[in-house]
Amino acid sequence: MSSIKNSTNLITLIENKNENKNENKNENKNENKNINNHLKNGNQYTWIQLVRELMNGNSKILNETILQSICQKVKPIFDREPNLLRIKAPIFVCGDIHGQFTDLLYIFKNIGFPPNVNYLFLGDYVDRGKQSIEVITLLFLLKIKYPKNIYLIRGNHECASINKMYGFYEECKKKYTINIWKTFNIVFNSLPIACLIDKKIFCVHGGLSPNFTSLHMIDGIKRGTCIPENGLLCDLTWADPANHKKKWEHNDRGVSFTFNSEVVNEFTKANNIDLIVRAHQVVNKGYEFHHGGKLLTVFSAPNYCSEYGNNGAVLKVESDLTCSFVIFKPRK
Ligand SMILES: [Mn+2]
Repeated sequence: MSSIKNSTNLITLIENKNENKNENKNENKNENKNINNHLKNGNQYTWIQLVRELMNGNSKILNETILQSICQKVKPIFDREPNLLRIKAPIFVCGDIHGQFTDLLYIFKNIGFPPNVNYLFLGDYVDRGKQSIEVITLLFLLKIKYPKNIYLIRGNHECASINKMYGFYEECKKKYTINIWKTFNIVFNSLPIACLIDKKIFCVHGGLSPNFTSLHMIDGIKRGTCIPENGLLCDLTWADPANHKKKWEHNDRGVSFTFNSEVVNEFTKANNIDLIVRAHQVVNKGYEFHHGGKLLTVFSAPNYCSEYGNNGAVLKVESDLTCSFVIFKPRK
């Protein structure tokens, strides 16, 4: 019983509203109980204890066994999801977080916490920032408990060959062992690839791909591997919009391509889509429209790498698909 009570406390602690909501739902009670038992099995902590300690900055509670167990529990949830998620608004859409754990907490504390609010994250959870492990662990814990209230798709940094070089590997090695880095990457290989909100808003980490004409092509991608150096999965996680005459140009990143507004117009028309939402590039305001408003970049890590001075933004999509933004200014 105590675990159920604790769970309600968490919602109260962060959200300060709907505090009695879960208490009244037997369905949720049972669900909470099951998951708490699950996580406790072999560990000394319940789900709520882990989340609370993590959010209070006490990440030392997370030993390697616990992290392994969280990865083990979350992977089958991702495996059951299709390559292209199909979800409904209202939902908040977040771009890159890149290990900026304090900023992630700030987003949850300001906007709300699952299951009261639904989220889609567009990838790049790890690397660059100092707390990639905390970021990905909190997101995985939320996914385990509220799989229909939080969705995570794959960014180009959710790949061992990239996050070996840009911070995550070193963080794992310093705080734990290389083993946990390997396990996290096995889970990353299982992440869904893109998301369609109410059939009208297509969400992906990077962008489009030269031979990508129909959304159904995403269903054919084989998951469970690293992101290849070219092809559809590569472009979806790596490509960028640009203004050039040719439809496609090589990308200065050295991977994938850039695409112009003609590409966006053709794709949105062919697939009956209103908007493409992607992340992947730091933008000053935290969000930026391109290509006549048909493509949107959302970036959610304010003052990226402690040097850009950019705002972070989170896209709010209402039930009628009205879009607005929650802006997070760099904090002193
Ligand atoms: Mn990226």
